[in-house]
Amino acid sequence: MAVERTLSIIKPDATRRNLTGAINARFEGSGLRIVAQRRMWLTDTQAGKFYEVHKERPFYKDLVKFMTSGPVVVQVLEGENAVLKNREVMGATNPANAAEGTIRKDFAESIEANSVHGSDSAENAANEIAFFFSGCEIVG
Ligand code: IDP
Ligand code: MG
Repeated sequence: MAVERTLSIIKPDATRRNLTGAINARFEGSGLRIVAQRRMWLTDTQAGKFYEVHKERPFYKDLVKFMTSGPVVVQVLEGENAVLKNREVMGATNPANAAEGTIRKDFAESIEANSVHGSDSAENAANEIAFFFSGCEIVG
């Protein structure tokens, strides 16, 4: 199996409820290593660009508003099959459909305020990591 990296974001609903440590414990408990991490408050431009792929979707404007409503924690997670592993640890987009024991099942407030973002492919992971981090900020 391949060691991969994936981009994770702890979303404003989770930072507001002081869940950064609890969520990071889920990542580390699953074998994912946090090799870069920064707390920041996204601008409209940054959030809009990050979610550009969804700009035709009806929820895009609300999503950008939500993602700029408070601080986020952007992170790079590293491990065996990190992209898929993180998606498993996160759970389904809609917490109503998320499996028991997943972050979204346990912490998400709604389909929008669902506590975490995770890249959905190795290709997107590379682009999303480069969006937030330079090479020397990632310490494996
Ligand atoms: P993902 O985060 O599980 O990959 P995506 O379909 O990529 O889900 O959607 C990106 C984000 O947009 C979701 O995490 C969620 O915050 C928001 N979102 C997705 N679908 C809906 C919806 O139907 N209503 C409101 N917000 C949504
Ligand atoms: Mg997605």
